[in-house]
Amino acid sequence: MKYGIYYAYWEQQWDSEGFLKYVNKVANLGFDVLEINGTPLPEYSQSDIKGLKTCANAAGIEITTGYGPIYEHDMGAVDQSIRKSALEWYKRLFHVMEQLDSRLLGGAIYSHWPIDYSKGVNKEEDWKRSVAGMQILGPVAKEHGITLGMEILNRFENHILNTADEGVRFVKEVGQDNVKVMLDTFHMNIEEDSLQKAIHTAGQYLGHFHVGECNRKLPGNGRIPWKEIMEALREVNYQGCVTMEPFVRMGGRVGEDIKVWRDLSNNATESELDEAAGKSLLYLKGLIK
Ligand SMILES: [Mn+2]
Repeated sequence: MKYGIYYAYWEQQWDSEGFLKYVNKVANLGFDVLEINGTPLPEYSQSDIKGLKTCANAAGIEITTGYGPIYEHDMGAVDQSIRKSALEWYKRLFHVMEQLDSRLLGGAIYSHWPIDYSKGVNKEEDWKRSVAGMQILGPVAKEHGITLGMEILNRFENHILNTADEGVRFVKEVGQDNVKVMLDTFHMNIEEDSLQKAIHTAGQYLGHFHVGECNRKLPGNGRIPWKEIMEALREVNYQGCVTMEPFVRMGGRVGEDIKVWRDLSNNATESELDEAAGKSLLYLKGLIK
């Protein structure tokens, strides 16, 4: 099992082009993987790509990519022209990801994020179009050696996939071996009867795993049963990455989109955030020694 952390723990904007500065930081904290955001990648220059790749190689850091697709990038959109332009955008993203040796894209890749429920949704029809969209996107990703993680979200953020059970049914319908289920303890806490059972349900289909407390603090600072979770991951022989996705500070688009309306960091400085992340990592690793 590898351990990662999402750069946005330290950031307030999604389109940060400053991923580079987090490579050595997370390596020094003991992580194996830095998760970055896909948003700016299609516009990366060759020198941007080379800079990040060289730095990651030197630090021994693997890069994974997370993405909350905007409406214009919804592969299951009602409007066919949106599905078409979304595919073109993903092709450009995959091209850059491959050069960064970033082999996993996780998030609501089957839909867009967050859903605007004021417009109304039709789960059954949206599900079908999303499956069809992933049947198109999956093989394209595979050409670049990329696995797609279908992140299961809570009901307030998406309507198509809310549970591990739905996720498994969805990826079975898609029927591509690089289209996998992705779980996140923050969302599981809201939707699953049992966190361990959800991991067992996902089983061999589990491709990526996000961790965070119920309020998105770092693991070990709340009431999620981490020992049970880490044991369940071991029981299903999960070989992927356990990636922390903490959000503890207000402000910017990150704070707004994640709905962080109070400071959960205890007014932490950057070095205090670093220290807390390192401590959380040691805590998780210590649970399954
Ligand atoms: Mn997540």
